[in-house]
Order: sequence, then structure tokens, then C-alpha cells
Amino acid sequence: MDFQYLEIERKEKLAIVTIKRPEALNALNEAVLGEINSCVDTLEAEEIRVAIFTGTGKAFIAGADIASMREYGAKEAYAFCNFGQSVFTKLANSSVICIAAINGFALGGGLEFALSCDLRVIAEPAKIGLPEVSLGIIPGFGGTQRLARLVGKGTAAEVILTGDMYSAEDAYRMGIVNKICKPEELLESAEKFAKSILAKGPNAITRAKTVIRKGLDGTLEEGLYQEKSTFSALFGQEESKEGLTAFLEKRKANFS
Ligand code: CO8
Repeated sequence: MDFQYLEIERKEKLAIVTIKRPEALNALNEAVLGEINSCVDTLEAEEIRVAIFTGTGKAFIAGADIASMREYGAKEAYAFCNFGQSVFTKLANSSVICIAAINGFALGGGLEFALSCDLRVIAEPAKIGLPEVSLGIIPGFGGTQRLARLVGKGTAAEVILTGDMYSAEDAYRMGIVNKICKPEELLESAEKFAKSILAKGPNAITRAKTVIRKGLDGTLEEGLYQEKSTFSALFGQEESKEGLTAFLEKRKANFS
């Protein structure tokens, strides 16, 4: 499939997806969101295991497209919000492990995109925030829920209620990102995570992702049940046989 706003570079089971709408700091309009939606389907169909998402120019994504939203009434806003939430939920639920490589501004819908990914790496000059309240609106692509689940209610309330922008250092200190690095090392840092994940059991990785996510959506008891049933289901499979045997034979597991 051809994309106008996305460029996909494939390296075997790893894909690097660059969002390219620099004239609007990669802001998310319906077309860009639609391409991200199709991109997730494409990556899954190609059995890509890890995807790194980054932005072109000085932004990762500077939010939802303010120019498109200005004319919205409640009905149009609901539809756009609904679409954005469904795209980001697809990403969060995908079998592909998603890493946000935050190269520049990740604001509003841009941070919400990063929060839907499994891991986040940020370059030192980048800035993050949920500035929606400055526009008289609130985050609408999952930010109120995913940020609070990631860093707790207090920090989420600070970010959402002040609408302030934070440095990469602040984002790391708050636990919003996993790693901070120099700009020239951003992709390398993200690829380091990717390589580590790619070397592990593919089934174990996707099942672990699902259990983490589902556990956060329910009670501790439900989460522990999910863990128990998934843990046991992985036994007796080729993958776990290879992993367990390789350890005992003092060799690297070969999961291919
Ligand atoms: N939407 C549309 N265009 C944008 C956006 C955006 N979010 N951000 C930047 N642009 C455009 C600018 O208008 C400008 O265009 P032009 O050159 O034609 O004037 C171009 O990108 C470059 O931007 P700046 O000149 O402003 O660049 P600066 O370096 O001076 O500033 C900033 C960079 C600080 C990132 C600044 O552009 C900014 O504050 N942008 C807006 C950030 C923001 O408020 N984001 C949140 C948007 S709301 C949102 O994401 C809600 C998500 C949920 C939606 C639910 C649906 C109903």
C-alpha cells in the first residue's frame, strides 16, 4: 500500500515508520490517522514484530490538526475523537510491539500516540505535553486514561490540568518515557530495545504484551488469572521447549 504521510523502512521483522507532514509539524488530520490505521494492518499482515515510530523535522507529532478541528461542532468532534481512539487502541492492542522514538514536539494527540506505544525513547531537545486545556478542550485520543495508567493520577493530573510543556528530562523523571538520549542516538536507542525484543520468543512477547494491557484494564485478581492462564498455555510449545532447552544446553535460543 502507498502512503502519502508515512514512510516505512523494513529491516526483516523490524519496521521504522516515519510520519511525514512537516508543514504542519506532523499534526494528525483524518488522512494521517487513516494512514496510521492502515499501517498497523500492513505491519501485522507482514508479520513485522517490532515497529519504531518517529517524526520528520522538528516534531514527533504536534497534536491533532487544530485547523481541521476549529470548525467542528460536538457531532464532528465526537466522530474524530472516536476515530482517533480506535486507531490508537488498534496500535495498543496490536501484536506488533510499538516503540515511539520521540524526536521533537510530542504534544496533545502526538503524546497520546506515544502513550499507545509499548515503549518510548526521547531525544534530549524534544518536548512533550498535553496542551489541550490551553485550547479550551481536553485530551481526546486516550490521554486522560493512558497517562494516568502509566504514571498515576497525580502526575497525569499535573500534565493535563496545567497543559504545560515538559523537557525530555522531565518526561524521563516522571516515568513517561523509558529512555532519554542524544538526538543523533535516538534511532539507535530505539533499535537497541527492538533488537532485545526480537531475540526473544515471539509468542511469549505478544502474549506478555496482552497480559500487561488486560491486567491494567481489570482487577488484580483478573490480571493474575490472565497471567496464570497465559503462562501455562505457553508450556509444551516449540518456543518454550527451545527456550528452556537452550538455557540448559548453555546456548542461545533460536526462536526462528
Ligand atoms: N495542528 C495544525 N497545525 C499545526 C499544529 C497542529 N497541532 N501544530 C503546528 N502546526 C503548524 C503551525 O500552524 C505552523 O503552520 P504555518 O507555518 O502554516 O503557520 C507550522 O505547523 C509550524 O508551527 P509553528 O510556526 O507554530 O512552530 P513553532 O516552532 O513556533 O512552535 C509548537 C511549535 C510549540 C509545537 C507550536 O506549533 C504549537 O504550539 N502547536 C500546537 C500544539 C498543540 O496545541 N497541540 C495539541 C492539539 S489538540 C490535540 O492534539 C487534541 C487531541 C484529541 C483530539 C480529539 C478530537 C476531537
